[in-house]
Amino acid sequence: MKESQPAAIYLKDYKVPPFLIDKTELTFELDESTTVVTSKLHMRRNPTSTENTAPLVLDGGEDVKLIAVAMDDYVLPEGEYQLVDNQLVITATADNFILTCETLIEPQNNTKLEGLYRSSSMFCTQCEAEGFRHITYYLDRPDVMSVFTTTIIADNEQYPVMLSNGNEIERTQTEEGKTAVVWHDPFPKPAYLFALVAGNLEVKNDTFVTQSQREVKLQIFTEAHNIDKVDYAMEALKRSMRWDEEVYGREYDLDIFMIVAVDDFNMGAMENKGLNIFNSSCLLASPETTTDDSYLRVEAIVAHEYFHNWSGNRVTCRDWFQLSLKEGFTVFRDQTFSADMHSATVKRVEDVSFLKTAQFAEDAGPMAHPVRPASFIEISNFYTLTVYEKGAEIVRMIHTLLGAENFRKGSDLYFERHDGQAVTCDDFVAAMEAASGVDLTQFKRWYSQAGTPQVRVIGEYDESQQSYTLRLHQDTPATPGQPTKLPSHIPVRVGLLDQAGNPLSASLDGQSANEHLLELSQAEQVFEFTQVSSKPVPSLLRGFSAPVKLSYEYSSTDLLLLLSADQDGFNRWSAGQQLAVNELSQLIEQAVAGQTLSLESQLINGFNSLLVDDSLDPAMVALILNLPSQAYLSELASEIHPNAIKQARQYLKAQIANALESEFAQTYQAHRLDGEYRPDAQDIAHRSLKNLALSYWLETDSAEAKLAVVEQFESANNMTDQFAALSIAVHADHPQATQMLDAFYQQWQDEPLVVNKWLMLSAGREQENAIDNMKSLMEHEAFDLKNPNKVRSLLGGFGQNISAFHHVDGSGYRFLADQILVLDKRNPQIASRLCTPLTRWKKMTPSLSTLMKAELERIMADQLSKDVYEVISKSLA
Ligand code: 0A1
Ligand code: ZN
Repeated sequence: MKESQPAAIYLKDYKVPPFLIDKTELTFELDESTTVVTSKLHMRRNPTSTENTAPLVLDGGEDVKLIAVAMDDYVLPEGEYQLVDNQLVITATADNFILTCETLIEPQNNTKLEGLYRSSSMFCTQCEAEGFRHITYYLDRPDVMSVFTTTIIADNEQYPVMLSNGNEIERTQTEEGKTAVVWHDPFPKPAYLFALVAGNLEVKNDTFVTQSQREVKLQIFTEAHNIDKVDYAMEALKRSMRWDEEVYGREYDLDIFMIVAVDDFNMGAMENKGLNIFNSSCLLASPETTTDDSYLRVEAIVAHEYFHNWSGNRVTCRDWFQLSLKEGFTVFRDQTFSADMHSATVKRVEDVSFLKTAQFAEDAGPMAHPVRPASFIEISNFYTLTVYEKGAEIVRMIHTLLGAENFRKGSDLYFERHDGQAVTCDDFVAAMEAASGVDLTQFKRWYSQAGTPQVRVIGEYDESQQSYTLRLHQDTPATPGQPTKLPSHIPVRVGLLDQAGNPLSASLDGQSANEHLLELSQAEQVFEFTQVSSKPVPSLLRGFSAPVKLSYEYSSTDLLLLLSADQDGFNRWSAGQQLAVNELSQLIEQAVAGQTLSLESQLINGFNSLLVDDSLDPAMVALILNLPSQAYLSELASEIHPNAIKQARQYLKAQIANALESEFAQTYQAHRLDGEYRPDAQDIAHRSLKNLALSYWLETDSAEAKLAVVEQFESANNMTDQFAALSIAVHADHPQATQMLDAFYQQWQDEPLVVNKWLMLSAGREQENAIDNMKSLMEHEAFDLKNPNKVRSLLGGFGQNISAFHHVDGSGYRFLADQILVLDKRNPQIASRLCTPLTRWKKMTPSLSTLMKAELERIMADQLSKDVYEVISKSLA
């Protein structure tokens, strides 16, 4: 264990920076061995700071070597500055001065992928959240915004492409025969948005004409072998630029917008001003190598990073506690964009399903934190589902409470008030309030309270009065550091159906309508509907109008009615899920008790009518027929029995498959497409239903289905169908699964992104000796511990391998813990994310819980990074 444990920092301790940096001039002399960075910072004391005698404290890193530091032209001798805990401290400063720093760094040895590092043959950067301090000493905090001019000096043969933020303003040859390129970004920005790229790259060029008729140059750069896979991203970029103009009135502001794909990247992508850097897995797409899901992800992430230009860059965060200011809002923006590009209901179901599975689990675990955390040890650990997805739900609720028109007024006011500033979540809400007149005082608890509110609903119909009462009760469970909670302001969209499934109009507060928005703000509240002509079935929380766990005692008949007839497409899906959850819960109980599973599924009839109804969107049918995942059922469980959940799902799926065998076979045939692959909503919908039908059909043990799987695998003209066939075969233990996996690798061994899918599937394959299989995969030529995508594929896939990961002898947990310890020495961010499955130990059934805890304790005993230390220590607390 460490001698001194890393300390937490607190939101309540925030102080404005004592110094500001008006201009930042950087020079990089890039070299294979040592890179020299010279910075000239035009600094002054901050007039709004009360600390007017405070020393100048600049952030650095253990990997930054200081060569010289000067104030104006005075080179500071050693006694006139100090290096303490990676910070450079200078006590005597003027009110206005230029600080010059020369530092040495070694990007080629940077394994953490923070700051300047190498990926394949290029140099690239990642500076969010606190990466810039690994480049040079700086005021590395988002409320210090500066105008950057960057000079890159490098060998022109090796690095013909040299990029940074803003516009290229100069290109010259140095006396040593190198090329020097100067970039200038006129928009003040915090250091986390700085970027630099140098390499031998190909480019795809395009243009976009903005609403005010300015022509913007668009460029996407990749290594030569990938340049044929950027067309889809380019089109997605242009769609995003247009959408942001139309929906938010936001126009792009520089004359050039660049995106670069890199293979080694800790996250998905980064919104650096004018120079986005993408994990190649989130940018490249081609029909043969990319699945539908990945196409949609590329589009969403391109949009997300582009949207940050306003929500994040022009208006940025005051401090990292406010991360959701930019992330929650930007996720909401990209979700709405994708909904507009494709099917809104499908998109909503996918987003909510993810939220309820993964974010709800986070909110119920040891790392639970408010959307605006009050403290952290390592900010990298707070790029979470809570900050991103729950943060987006908060913005969505504001949209619901204000209405589209007022919301747009609010966003206009927010951008107008705060352009060029670093602000807080409170500032965002204040703009929304000012523009709409809606009071969001209580609503703001969503930012400060962790945990998922639970809403219990009871409905009562009074026939004689023709009235219907809904009684809503809310409470939020305790979370670490927050034992008690106050009531939240929860928008609940409600509609009523009659017993035949028709919409039932009702009057609430004198308003007669088919749908109402209830605002639940007290612990318990009663809503009284009148003029209700018959006994209703309530359709509650339509569109998932708030991120809460809602419970209502529905009968199976009610749920089947909602499934077949609700006007709200989202709630049809939700009813189907609830029915399936109810049945699966019974089966899980039987499995836990060691009984033979038995159940007459009510889903069969409901599913049957969906399968034969041609008027429905096939994508929605596929979503409804997709049984609740292992992960979602684990989230719902009070005690997790992984094998019982797996058994229950298999039993139910087989029962449905056998009962509807011919329907699945027919559906499979009916939704096959000929012709060229297109990643549009319609074709994606057909493929998703066809492949879902295939997976059920194969459960029946039909020889025809087995043939169909192989046939699809061999003849598919796109990765969606080929990979679907392969994963169906692997998960159903098809007799040819091994051959297919081998053939797939042979076919795609030169396409790293496809190989990653193969790694994931191979690691997830349930078989004897799974750990030995993992060990040989780690030795396989396809694997590389240095590449985050490969690590995520392999170890992420292993987490899905129920029998191996949750093996009763603890070997699965031990294997993961071993990898975490190895990775923590190289790349703490990646190591820290891999800890997530182990943090759920308290919810596991006791025998597994003890084994998980033992591994957490073993990790804790090692010398750890701040990242892993924070997650493990909080998990054990
Ligand atoms: N702001 C980026 C996410 C991001 C965060 C940290 C990174 O490096 C550790 C990289 C990217 C986004 O929201 O897309
Ligand atoms: Zn983002």
